[in-house]
Amino acid sequence: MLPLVKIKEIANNFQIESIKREIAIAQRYSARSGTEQYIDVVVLGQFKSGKSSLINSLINEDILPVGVVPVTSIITRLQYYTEEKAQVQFLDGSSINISTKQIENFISESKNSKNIKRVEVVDLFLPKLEKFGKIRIIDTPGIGSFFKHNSDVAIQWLPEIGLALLAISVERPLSEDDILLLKDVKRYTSEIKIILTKTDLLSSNQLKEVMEYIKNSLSQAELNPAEQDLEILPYSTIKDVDKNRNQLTEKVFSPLKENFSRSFENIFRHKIYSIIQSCLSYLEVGFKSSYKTEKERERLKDAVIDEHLKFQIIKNELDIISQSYKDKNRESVSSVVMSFLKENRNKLENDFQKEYDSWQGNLFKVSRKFEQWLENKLKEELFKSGEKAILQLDDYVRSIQNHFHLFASSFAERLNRNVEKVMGIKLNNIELQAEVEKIKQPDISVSYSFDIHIDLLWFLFPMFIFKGMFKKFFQKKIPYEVEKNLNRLTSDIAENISKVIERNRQIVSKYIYNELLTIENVVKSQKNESAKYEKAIEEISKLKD
Ligand SMILES: Nc1nc2c(ncn2[C@@H]2O[C@H](COP(=O)(O)OP(=O)(O)OP(=O)(O)O)[C@@H](O)[C@H]2O)c(=O)[nH]1
Ligand SMILES: [Mg+2]
Repeated sequence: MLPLVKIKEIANNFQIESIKREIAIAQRYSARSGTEQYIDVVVLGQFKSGKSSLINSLINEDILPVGVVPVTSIITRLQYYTEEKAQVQFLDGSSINISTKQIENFISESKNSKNIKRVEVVDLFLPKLEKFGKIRIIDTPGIGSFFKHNSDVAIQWLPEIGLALLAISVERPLSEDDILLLKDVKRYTSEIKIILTKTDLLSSNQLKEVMEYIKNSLSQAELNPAEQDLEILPYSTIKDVDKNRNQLTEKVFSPLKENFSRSFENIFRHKIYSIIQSCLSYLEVGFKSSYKTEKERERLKDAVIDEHLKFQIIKNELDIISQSYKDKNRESVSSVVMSFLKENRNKLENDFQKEYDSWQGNLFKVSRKFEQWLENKLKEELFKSGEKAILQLDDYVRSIQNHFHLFASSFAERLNRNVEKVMGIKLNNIELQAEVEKIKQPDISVSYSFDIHIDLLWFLFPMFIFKGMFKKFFQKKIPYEVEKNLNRLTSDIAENISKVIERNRQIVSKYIYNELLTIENVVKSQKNESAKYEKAIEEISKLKD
């Protein structure tokens, strides 16, 4: 796998910053050898599209946790080994062995909320996977959450995909997120299959319609017209399971296994091909400028990096965009969250009415009881409201991310247009990855608090006389506590959205900075460097075959 060494050397010599990250990733892939030479078949897709269920069904064992709420929160790799075991790798580099029964404690959102346990990946070793050979099956969190916990790790990891199975449920056939994901994945592998899941929910006529719809949408998105490359395989874990399993094995796993080395090689080839294309286009820019005088090169640079592409100006624009979103963030969130005020208040007041009379003991005890009750109720109800609010805010967050992404693509477009106009070269720069990030549900338990103190005087208030009076007293607390905690929920959600905005700003800014730096570096190449560029172009071109 020598080509990478050469590409890396050239990227270093000519300061082609923008492709260095891709090189590092491809290098990791090529470094796999011997026992490490796995092909990763990655199951990707939306929340609850049935990814984990699909894997369970494929290997005919309910080993991965599944559920009606988002479950998988950590990347989980399944592979053959002579004895059954599981290994948890943490972000700090340490690892522990656990039994396969314990994996849920590490990979599920409920048992490892927000990845508090700082897990990087969980490996499952199973003797029954012998028939898959050196194919590793990888379960991922639903997209959205895919980039959530530790976006660096996840992004670094995505390019290591060998073959991608995109699970799309018949309940939500092909969303915008799916299309974005497909476009991303295509850069790293040409081996992609769409698995249409939960087909038992449809009649055979409906299924045909959905398949047709997906095919059309794919060709409209210019992701291969239906008949080619992108095959759609229906799957149900409930109906005709054997048939489905056989078909998936036959179409995906058997060919991979039989042609293992060739597949491994092909996947690698695909990964470096796009890097080579990019590298070449930058070198050509450098080669052309090397024939110019210094004055001309200065002019070229100014023409390519025109007024609109000056980094300082772009940076200011990005700051303004992110600030304007942050400014109206709280208001946008508040209008959604506060719409649940009445509903929550009524619910709590009604439940209180029903339960208070059964509470026994002195004022101190009843107060404790009330606090505990209110805490639990607030947690429960606010969690539900939080979930609903986040769902409603999804479009808002997506529109912000689209704005940043659009900003990056119009930058790249303008840069490419300039390079083509001035130098006559089509730049093959690597597009910014569209990250789809979902807002996190804030932790309700930290949001709650009370302002009740009279209970320490409990001995002054015999409850057989005062119980009714305190009922009114407690009851009055409810609207106040509900509103206060909804306000906190608003702040927490708004803050999480601000973080998403900030991350987007940073990612776009860094991307643009690297692109500009690369172009500047190659345009300012020296006159006597023509031969150097020519040689590099020749060497890199050879690598293409
Ligand atoms: N009817 C039907 N339901 C299915 C099928 N496969 C999965 N489900 C249900 O869909 C829900 C989600 O399944 P999971 O396997 O947890 O989905 P997932 O994509 O792994 O979800 P996350 O890990 O949360 O992203 C569960 O309630 C499953 O029972 C299927 O073939 N038919
Ligand atoms: Mg799952």
